[in-house]
Amino acid sequence: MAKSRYLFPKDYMADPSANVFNGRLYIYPSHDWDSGECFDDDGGHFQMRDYHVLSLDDVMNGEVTDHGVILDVDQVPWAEKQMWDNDVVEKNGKYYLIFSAKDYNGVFHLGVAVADRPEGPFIPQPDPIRGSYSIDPCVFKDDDGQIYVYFGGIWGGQLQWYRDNKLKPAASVGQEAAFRPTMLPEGDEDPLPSRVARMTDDVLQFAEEPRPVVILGKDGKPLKAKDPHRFFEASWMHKLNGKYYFSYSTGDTHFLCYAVGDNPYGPFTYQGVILEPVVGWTTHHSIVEYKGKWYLFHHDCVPSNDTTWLRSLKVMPLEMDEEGHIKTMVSE
Ligand code: FUB
Repeated sequence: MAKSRYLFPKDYMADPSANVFNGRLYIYPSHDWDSGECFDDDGGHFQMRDYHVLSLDDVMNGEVTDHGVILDVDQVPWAEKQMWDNDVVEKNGKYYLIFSAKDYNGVFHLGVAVADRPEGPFIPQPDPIRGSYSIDPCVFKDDDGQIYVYFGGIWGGQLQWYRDNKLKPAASVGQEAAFRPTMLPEGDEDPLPSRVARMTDDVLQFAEEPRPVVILGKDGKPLKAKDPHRFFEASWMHKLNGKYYFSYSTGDTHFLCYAVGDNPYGPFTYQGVILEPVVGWTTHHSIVEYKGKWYLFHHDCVPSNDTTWLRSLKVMPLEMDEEGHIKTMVSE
């Protein structure tokens, strides 16, 4: 068992996106609170309204600074509710926060807000990213400066409403009933993939149609919908020794898994489980190198006694062998 640290016992936060800016480590989480909404399969209990940013300079022991609210749903003209996962990327001294929220029709999109400093304040764009849908953006800047966003999540994240980036006709009927099992692939069918799109030079729009992120088994064939290790939500990308590590949550089977490819679009070959299921329904993470060591940021529901909509941030060292294979960990 790897020793982990609860990062912010003062409040409930989840979905940590960790990034290093100007030599300091910044964490961009979702901000959980008890809205009184009941648990449902569409994530109606996750009624987050704002984002904070936390920072520190010693991951396992350092004091965590809360820089306060960096964006509130009331500031975003197009967003009504449910400010879910977000992530931040830097380009030419500006910071771009990409986040997911529901519009006034109950449909998730991705939005962008821009700041001059990693701790904000972030000023939102008036409209969501054109052609964006679903949830859980991860923004990745490659060594050549190109920026990619990975996104998508099943059930409450609405990914099952879309095929080839178009809303399926059936989805327009009663959209608030987001999760209907009939909309999901099953058995030997291809699973619903995460999506990836390169961003425009101004980091405000997709520069191309989103592409599917295909995960191959060791046999070279795509994982099947019935595979407990197929993608569900919580995309993350990191790069090590020229290899692209795509990691993700398997949602209803509760693992964090990873797959490796040789370019940002994939395909990626499935490698294994990073983290065994934690206490709480969701599991969501980020992986980052800081001061020469690699870390896994994640969350669980131990402090809230398994109240799945009240999650707590954690971090632990990432266990890896010399060839870059990530070991399966248990969060203590
Ligand atoms: O925080 C709300 C949702 O729960 C996220 O978007 C998912 O990844 C899951 O962690």
